[in-house]
Amino acid sequence: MNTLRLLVFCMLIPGIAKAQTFVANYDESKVPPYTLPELLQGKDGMKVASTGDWEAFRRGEILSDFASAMYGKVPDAALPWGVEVLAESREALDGLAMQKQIRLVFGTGNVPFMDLLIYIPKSAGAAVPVFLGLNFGGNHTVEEDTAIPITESWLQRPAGEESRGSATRRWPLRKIISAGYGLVTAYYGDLDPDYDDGFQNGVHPLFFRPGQSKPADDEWGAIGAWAWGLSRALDYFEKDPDIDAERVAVMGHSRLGKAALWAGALDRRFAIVISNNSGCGGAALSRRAFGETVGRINRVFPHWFCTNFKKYNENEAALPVDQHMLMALIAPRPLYIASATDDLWADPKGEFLAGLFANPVYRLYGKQGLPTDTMPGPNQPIMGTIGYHLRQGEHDVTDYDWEQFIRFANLHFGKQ
Ligand code: GTR
Repeated sequence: MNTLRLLVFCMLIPGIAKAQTFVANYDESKVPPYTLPELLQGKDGMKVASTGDWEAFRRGEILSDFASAMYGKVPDAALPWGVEVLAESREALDGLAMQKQIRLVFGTGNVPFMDLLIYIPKSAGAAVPVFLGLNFGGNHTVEEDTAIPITESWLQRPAGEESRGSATRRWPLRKIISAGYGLVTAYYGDLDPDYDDGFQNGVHPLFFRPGQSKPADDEWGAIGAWAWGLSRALDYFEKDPDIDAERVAVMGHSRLGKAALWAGALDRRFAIVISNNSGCGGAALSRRAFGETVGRINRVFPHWFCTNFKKYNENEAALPVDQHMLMALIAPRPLYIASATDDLWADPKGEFLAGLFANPVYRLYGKQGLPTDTMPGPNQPIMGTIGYHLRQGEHDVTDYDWEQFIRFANLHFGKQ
């Protein structure tokens, strides 16, 4: 295609034109001036002066704005679901851990399910605290173990035996288990395959009302479905005597970090929330428009958020919320935000600031929040009720990140 024809083609399809012409801003001096929506003032102008006020009206207003303008409302209707034990072993990880594979089945017949891969330290005498996180490639990628079946759910790239254990680097099981924690993971594609199919697969159709064929403009997208699944895992934990359901740290990387944050905001049973490189639509302030922006994310991943969120493409200032308010919804629970130096697309500074600007709500609860207003340099973690680090390196989850998550959990779960 010659240049002129390409130009005409792009003008005819504005979405493509914008996606192709998008140039991310990485220049701090070009961040637009912005004013963040007030955390401690209700829509009717009423000031929030106490946790009582926050709980009575302001928290609910903010949660409902995030639901209708951004992630979409997640159905609260209870769905009958069953538990199937797929496999159990007392000799996983060279005898360090017990392994259980549990299928949560959402309904009857040929319905979506979610397979939990559970590791519990064998030395544990009682129910253990766990890290819970969704994975990108299937449970079989988390550990090289033929007892874990290759997922049959949708995959971004078809994968076979060679993908077994391909994500072990991101899930340092031995480190987690040796620190006295369990790890539970599940494949995000079990809950909703990550492509734009008009929500015909995954868990969305289970909740369609009679005659409904897709979520309404203010109803959940894929991130909402992934967050919903995290809560179903927690429902299961409440029935599993090996797991301390009151000490669950929900963790996610990148798009799954967005889902972990939204799950933590919606479901206050999550005791700790950890975001790793979650960026735009996760921990990063939208109004900074640094790196990935609302318009860009909505055009490339139209299925992640609700339809209403598209109203804010190149129009962040009109958003009723910004991401410091999502962080505040997690208060007073411990929240950890991890960024990486070379992950400018996710706007590390915007992630730090969202944590910092959530402090007023943590302070209402008498908690410290983020204990500094100066962004720390690389590899200098800070840990208050909100923790933050900027890892040296690229967009990823590394041993370094996990070491900080474990230290943070130790601090808040009262382990040394
Ligand atoms: C990128 C996307 C980010 C981030 C990332 C990921 O393409 O722009 O928002 O979520 O994917 O999930 O790996």
